[in-house]
Amino acid sequence: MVASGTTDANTLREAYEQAFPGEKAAGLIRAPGRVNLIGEHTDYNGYPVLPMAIEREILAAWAPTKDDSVRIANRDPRFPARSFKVRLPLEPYPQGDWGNYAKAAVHGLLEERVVSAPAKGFQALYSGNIPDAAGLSSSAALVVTTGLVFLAANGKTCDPLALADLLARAERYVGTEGGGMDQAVSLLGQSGKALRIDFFPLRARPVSLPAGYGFVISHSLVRASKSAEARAQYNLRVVECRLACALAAQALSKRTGIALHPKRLSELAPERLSLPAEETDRFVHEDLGENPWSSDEIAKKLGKTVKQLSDSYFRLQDGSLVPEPASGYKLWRRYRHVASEARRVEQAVQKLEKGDAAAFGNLMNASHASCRDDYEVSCPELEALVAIAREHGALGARLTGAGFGGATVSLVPEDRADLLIKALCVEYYSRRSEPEALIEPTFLTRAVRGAGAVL
Ligand code: NG1
Repeated sequence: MVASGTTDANTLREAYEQAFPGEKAAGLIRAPGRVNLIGEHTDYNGYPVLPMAIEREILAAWAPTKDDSVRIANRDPRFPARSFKVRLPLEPYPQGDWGNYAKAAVHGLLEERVVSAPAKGFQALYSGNIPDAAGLSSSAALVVTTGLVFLAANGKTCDPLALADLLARAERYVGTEGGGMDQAVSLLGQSGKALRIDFFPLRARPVSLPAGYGFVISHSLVRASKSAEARAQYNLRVVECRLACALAAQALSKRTGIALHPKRLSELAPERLSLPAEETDRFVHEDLGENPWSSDEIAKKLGKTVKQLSDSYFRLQDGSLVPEPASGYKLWRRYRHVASEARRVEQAVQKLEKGDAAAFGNLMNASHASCRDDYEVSCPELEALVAIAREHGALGARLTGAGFGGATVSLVPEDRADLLIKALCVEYYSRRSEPEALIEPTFLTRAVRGAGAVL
């Protein structure tokens, strides 16, 4: 959502006066995108993640309206002007319309009564430079920007952690079921720091990043669109984790003599069961085995009918059912990725706190291997990018976000970043002709502070 070109504050103010003739902006609000450094596909399993806010953002020039009207425009011509009223019920536009992200923020703040009717509307002109469908959270940045604009228009403030939690729920209005990582890091990001984010309940803690290093983000040019095949694959992983959790709980209940009824895999973490990690994994492995499972086999093992299994595990929040994969549910591999990735996040935080960039890079590499081999979310383009990065000075390189396309993130000494970017251009981008190659598909970024007003 919302890409192409950066806009400085003055240019955006001028553009605002053209978009809304005779009007002046009251202020500017920005919200950054994010990159996840490690902790992939852990959030919906209740385990932590370690993202940072990046030097790519959405910027909005805005002013309150006199009534409850909202008028929004975008400097990117792909996103036409929209208008609506600040009132519940607030019907969404058709799926895929960018205006739904603005509506999502307004809807969430009204529904949870942080802003109460009669509320003031706003008009805003947006500009952004976060590549879309790249796993860099352009949509969360748009929701966060709009949330802050709507609050400001009504003279309200909100604790950033509570706001992150609210806006994560609010974004589900557009029909996706993301965790709370994206909005939290967009709001709470700190300069030079990653954030360790824990869930249920949402918590965030800054973690220093090693001085003299930066992160190169490289778009594969394969769009990891949340509305298509990538979404189906993502949802299948969510279902496989639910099933792995049910079977692992059964295995571990038998071994520990404690009746376990976890909602998600993090409730079976070895430290919560007071078991060594290797023993927990061994018990689960003995029960899950290496082979894929059919729904019949899982139902039998859990003492349920296939219909019960379907109702409990295959249904998404929007009521749709995730179909059974022809190759079966790969439960042990999915379990092993999530359990090992959660441990890598813990280790990564420790290594970063000691300033050990090389060890952190090794953990990024191990995370990538696990995403590729056990979670099966990589693709040839991501593999090519990771290989080039490692050959050209990256201490660690991995896919970031859901996978199936999208981007990679590579840890490099800042003085090697230019060389790496040149190598990526020669060995990867020059061989592809997709139009996105024109809009800076690879760039160096440091961690920046989270969303807020631009003075
Ligand atoms: P990306 O691909 O960056 O949008 C998705 C989820 C995250 C997390 C990662 C995998 C959404 C909006 N976000 O991220 O919550 O599960 O995949 O770690 O679905």
